Amino acid sequence: MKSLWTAALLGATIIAAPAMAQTKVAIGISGWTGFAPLTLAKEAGIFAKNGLDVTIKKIPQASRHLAIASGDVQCAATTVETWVVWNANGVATTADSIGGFTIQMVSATFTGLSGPVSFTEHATTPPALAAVTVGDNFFDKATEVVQINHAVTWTWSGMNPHTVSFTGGPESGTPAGMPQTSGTYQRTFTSTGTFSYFCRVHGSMTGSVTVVH
Ligand SMILES: [Cu+2]
Repeated sequence: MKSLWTAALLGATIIAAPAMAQTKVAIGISGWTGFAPLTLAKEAGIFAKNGLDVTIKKIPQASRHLAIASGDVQCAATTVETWVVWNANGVATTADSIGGFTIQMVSATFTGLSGPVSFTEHATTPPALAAVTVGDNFFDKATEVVQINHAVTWTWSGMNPHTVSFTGGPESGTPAGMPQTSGTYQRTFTSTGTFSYFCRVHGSMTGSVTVVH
């Protein structure tokens, strides 16, 4: 299973169960100082003390998720909004316990480790609503995040007819969406996951809504 550590967080602590032999883990980071604790932890021998042989690689944000997908790294440190984009693009991740300002424990398992890795994270409450403009010929924003059981509203603002037609997501039986040139469409999402949609008139108009706890 592939996963990544979302890191809008500063001062995240990583705790791993002691392992018999050193387990190799490669972590992809940028040069952003917010990720420095990972480098410091390595230099201080904290990973080694916990049975991890950690390699830290500097990988540009644009290709860090591809490095996970290819298995070149087992973890990637990034910001939450980047994670949302990665998630919308099909990179498997572990993301839960979003929804409060309190410190939360996150437990994740991934290839190569003998047991789950736990770390703490400051999570912020996801948006309780989202608004998308339907223009000629684009959705703005094309990627939205909303909390479960909350609504997204699409508002038509262009001259041409467009549809909001869902092609994928946890809920089946979604209406195809009729062409509109004005007005709004609202949908309340009752399952978590990424819902992708497009305009049936202009196939290249695509968007997605990621629904989180
Ligand atoms: Cu369209």
